[in-house]
Amino acid sequence: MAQSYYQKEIETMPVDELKKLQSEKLVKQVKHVYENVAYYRNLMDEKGVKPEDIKGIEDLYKLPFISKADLRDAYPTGMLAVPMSECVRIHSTSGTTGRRVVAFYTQNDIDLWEDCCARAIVAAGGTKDDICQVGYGYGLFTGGFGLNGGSQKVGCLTLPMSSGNTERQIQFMMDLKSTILCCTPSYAAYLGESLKEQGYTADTIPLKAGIFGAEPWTEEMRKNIEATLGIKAYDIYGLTETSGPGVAFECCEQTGMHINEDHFIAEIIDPDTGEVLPEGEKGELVFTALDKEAFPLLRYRTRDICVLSRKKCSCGRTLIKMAKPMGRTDDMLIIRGVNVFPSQIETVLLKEGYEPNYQIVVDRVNNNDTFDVNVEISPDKFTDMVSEILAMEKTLANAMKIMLGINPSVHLVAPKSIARSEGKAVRVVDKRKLI
Ligand code: DLL
Repeated sequence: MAQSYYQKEIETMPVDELKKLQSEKLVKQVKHVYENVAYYRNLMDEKGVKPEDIKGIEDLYKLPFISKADLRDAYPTGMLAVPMSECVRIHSTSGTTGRRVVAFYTQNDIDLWEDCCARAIVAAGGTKDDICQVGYGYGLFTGGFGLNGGSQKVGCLTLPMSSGNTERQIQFMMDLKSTILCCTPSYAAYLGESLKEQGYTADTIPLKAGIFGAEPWTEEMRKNIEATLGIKAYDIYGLTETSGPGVAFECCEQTGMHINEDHFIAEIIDPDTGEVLPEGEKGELVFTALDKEAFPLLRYRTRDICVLSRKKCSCGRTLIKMAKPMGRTDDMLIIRGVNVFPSQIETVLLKEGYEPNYQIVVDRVNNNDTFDVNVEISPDKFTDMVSEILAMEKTLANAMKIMLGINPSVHLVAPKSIARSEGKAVRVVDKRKLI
């Protein structure tokens, strides 16, 4: 397929020019952050780094790292680098009220983010003649609004479907003849199965491409989705902290995702020592955002394990590529596209008066994530009345739904019945084999 670009000059810029551009932007951005965000200023002061020490990307290593814990510490506005009156939107990760990460956007931040998503859509073959069905969630989650904005920038007719409501998704897809589908890969697979059940075959489905991300997915899953929907399926990566989807996207070569390097510098570090690793080595992915005004990020540790490669790409883009994330350095799970930390379950249990003896069991059945939480009941809570047990399970499930935004099936089990390995409880059993 001949490649088109959304912003050709940048996407195909010679690498030395790209690095020069990054250097110029970095110097300005560090100054902006140091002057406007007390939290960063303190971190830099503690490390003895001043904005004048950063003369280009070769000095990046001098800056302190930022982690999710820092962003939570600064909740809700401690990382804001512009007056609130300059901001036009927020998005947020799931989590408890006090532990959410809230990202703020100026109009310019939104504009550049939508450009990134537009690049992804054009790389997947999107043009103004396409009909783009956005099945990512709209709301605090970044997926829906991000791809919606990108799609409109490309000039596609945009269908803001949001996630779920499969019947309606199918009806609009068929009646309006959607050509591009944007949603999580697990939902794409689920939609595919539902279409098949309704008697649609790959050649009767109008789609030509899909842009799928927000959770890990395998090559095998890609082939399945491509066969059922009759499309080419492209990967897209991003995180709330970096604005949302579109930090990196796949092109026709599909050997990794091009990182939008005019807006983000990517580094791979050893997660234990923080040492920067050479290109091609596996480690933790770290991003520095070069243009973000409201919610800047310098050397943000994503916790995603990844590899970078600057091998020449047949699509003509010079932007460095990241592999599919190969796991996490923390215990975050992504269930039905939602980020879940075991510690959130623990918080709910303690709040509801239970011991933190639990096990999360995640599986994928008919392309849908199942999410079970087994909780050991303590002897003082024990009852042989089934109705009471069911009521307790329901209360716990509701409390977890409020905390996480997705519904688990809670099962109260006998004390000490959860498997322990060398004395340690096994908190997570993930049977999905996604990586
Ligand atoms: O998932 C943003 C997004 C929306 C990306 C739509 C792509 C499409 P968060 O909810 O903050 O943001 O989750 C970010 O999800 O650190 C990765 O662990 C994981 N992730 C995102 N994209 C991919 C992908 C959005 N393509 C976290 N493959 C990240 C694997 C992904 N994991």
